[in-house]
Amino acid sequence: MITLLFHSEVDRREWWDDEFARHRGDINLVTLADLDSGAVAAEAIDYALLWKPPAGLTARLPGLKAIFSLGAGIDHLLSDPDLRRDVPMTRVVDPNLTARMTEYVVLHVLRHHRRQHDYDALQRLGKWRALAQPLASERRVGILGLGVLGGDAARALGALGFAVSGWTRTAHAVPGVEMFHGAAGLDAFLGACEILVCLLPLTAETEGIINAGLLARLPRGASFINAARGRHVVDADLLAALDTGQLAAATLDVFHVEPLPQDHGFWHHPKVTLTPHIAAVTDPRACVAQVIGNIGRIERGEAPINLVDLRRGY
Ligand code: NDP
Ligand code: OXD
Repeated sequence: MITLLFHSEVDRREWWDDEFARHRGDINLVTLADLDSGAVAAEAIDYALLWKPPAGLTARLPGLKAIFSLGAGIDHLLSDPDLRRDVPMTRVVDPNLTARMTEYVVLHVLRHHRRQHDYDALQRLGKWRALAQPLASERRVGILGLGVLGGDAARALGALGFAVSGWTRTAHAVPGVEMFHGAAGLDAFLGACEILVCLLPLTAETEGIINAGLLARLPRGASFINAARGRHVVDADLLAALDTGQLAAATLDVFHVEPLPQDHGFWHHPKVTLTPHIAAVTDPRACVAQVIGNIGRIERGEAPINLVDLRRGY
């Protein structure tokens, strides 16, 4: 029997139990409550499938063979100073999750491109007025982070005719996308972006990257979409850019604190559209299939797939 510790405060445990049972009856899913009550010994845990676990959890598990992130991001694990870094860590890579993110990005890029925020405001005023509308080919969308998710969104936006740019850490050539990389490439990338999309992982280099200095380098009246992590953004700087008109509008899916506190200025800001971290939710079916596959690989002495580079931080 293999013992898998499952922890997530936002996922229903039953879905995961059923899904594991359907595929591999020899995996015993246990929770933190089982551990804390002594019903399961810490030494018995072989693997951990985690979303935002409490700090210090993995350090309590001496028999751990791998850590599986329940999401595509791993910042919720790396933020633990006592994380077990001596065992492999994997993240979710799933074509359906990628497709959901692309839907989200395309939906909100189109809303900004077609000036839906302006039409919403005009409707509230009871005004019938047509606004100037550039072609998609005249609109440059810039994506920060052109990995699994940003790369797919770039392809979909390109297929709709948008002029697409991408910014990455290392140099890449991507057909149909104007590519920039590193600190040296950021100014030229930002200077043309009328719609900026953030799909970066949260690392020491990218935390707070969306700040007053960066926003000032966008063309005046640009729009911003954040579907990555709240901590990429300095909230006060974003609100100030919206208030001065430097930014026309923002769509935000992720926040420093989730759920977003009721007194946060984003909630009722007329230029902000917000969603509750739903851009691309992990599907238990895909995640369980990946975890089961990786447990099999590790038990056979093979390397797991979708391995995270802990030194790089994503
Ligand atoms: P990947 O690891 O596949 O891609 C990351 C991209 O970011 C790469 O292109 C990488 O560059 C680039 N990057 C990393 N660090 C830097 C840096 N310092 N400067 C410039 N570029 C950098 O990640 P995914 O596409 O799978 O996911 C991205 C993020 O999306 C996740 O980390 C997660 O936080 C978020 N997410 C949000 C969801 C939601 O529902 N809101 C759902 C799923 C994920 P390079 O190519 O050179 O390595
Ligand atoms: C993820 C997320 O990282 O849901 O998968 O944010």
